Amino acid sequence: MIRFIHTGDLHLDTPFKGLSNVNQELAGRLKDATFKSFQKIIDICIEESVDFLLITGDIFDSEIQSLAAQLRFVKELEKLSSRGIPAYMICGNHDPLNSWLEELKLPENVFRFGASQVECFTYEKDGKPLADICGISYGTKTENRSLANAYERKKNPAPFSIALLHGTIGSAGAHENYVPFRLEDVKSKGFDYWALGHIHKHHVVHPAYPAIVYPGNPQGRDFGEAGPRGCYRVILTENQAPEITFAPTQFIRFEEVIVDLTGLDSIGELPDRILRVVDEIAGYQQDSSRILRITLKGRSPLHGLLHRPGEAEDLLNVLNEGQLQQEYFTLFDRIILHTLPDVDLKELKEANDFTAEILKSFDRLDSDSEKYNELFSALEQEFGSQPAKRELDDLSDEEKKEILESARWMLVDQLIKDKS
Ligand SMILES: [Mn+2]
Repeated sequence: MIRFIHTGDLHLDTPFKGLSNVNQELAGRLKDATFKSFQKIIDICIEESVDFLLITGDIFDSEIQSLAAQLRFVKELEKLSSRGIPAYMICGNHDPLNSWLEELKLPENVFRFGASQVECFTYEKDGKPLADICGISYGTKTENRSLANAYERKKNPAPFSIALLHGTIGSAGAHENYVPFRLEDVKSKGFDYWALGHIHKHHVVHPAYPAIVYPGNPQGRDFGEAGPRGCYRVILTENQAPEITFAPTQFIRFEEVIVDLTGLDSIGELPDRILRVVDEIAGYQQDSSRILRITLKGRSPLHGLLHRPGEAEDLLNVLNEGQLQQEYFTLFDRIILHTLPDVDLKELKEANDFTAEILKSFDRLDSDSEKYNELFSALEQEFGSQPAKRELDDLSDEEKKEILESARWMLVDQLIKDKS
């Protein structure tokens, strides 16, 4: 029996992009997160005294690796090395072999595969060969060899054979199609476990005979990589299907959350309502921070208030206050408003009064592009003489829509209030 941890796509030192408000403090904690999650993986290896660690490429995010990033990586590996736990790794498209500093000496017991041919190292326990571990690194970023075909099990194999490969099985989806191969290409090669890298969503492609597994990245980097992220614990036993279990390791978890405000009529209860939904996120662990994008929906008397200019931003500030001082924070990146007013627009429109007329004139704007353009050019003229205008970009279609939507609800709110 052997037990090991399979990780990949560490993307250490990723510069985080695509968040709305990143101040310096948050930027620092984000940058730290990829290292912290790798530390967590090292901790798991040590706590569970596994036989070895596999790292399946894209260790660094950029071909130009900072010295600090390399030193931190090596420091973690030294912890394993000093406890006699070997690590086997290949290089991927983000960190091809030619991007690694020659001056960087890897600790003893760390095996990095070369790029010229598939090599095999043999893991021994108590003097007996236990596993052949085979792999090949990307030599350069533009790797275009069909690497999968080059794998072969050793002639006199150890009890277990493992292959490390960075590439795309089947269709690439959102990922660049590096080193594509098919399930059939690798299925009959006699390996027990295919440790893959490249695709960032963790999944078991094939459970056994052979097991084919993507561990995903241990730390998500944006909302496209939301949800739990981690590594796989694997136990191989002779003549049995492998045991493969996911272990979350992310230090900061990204999550998009929908919060239904139906029936909520007190603005004071809003933060609690949001946080309650957030706390119910499945599989969330206490020892990780969160960055959340919230969509508010449902029919609520708070609709008009939330749509007032600046209110959503203010709410964000209230929710985020003091969070970065916490060890584990919950930060809200954006609030998207899809709420509906607690009024029946159709009913209002059918009444024969001033409110109905106003609403109908908004509807006419939606269908009459001439009137629509007239309105916005009038608005722009209004601001035309202002010095600020010269510095401002033209309104986008999306912004125009938002302005109209806000105006509609400001008027409706005002008119209804006056009625009651
Ligand atoms: Mn990657």
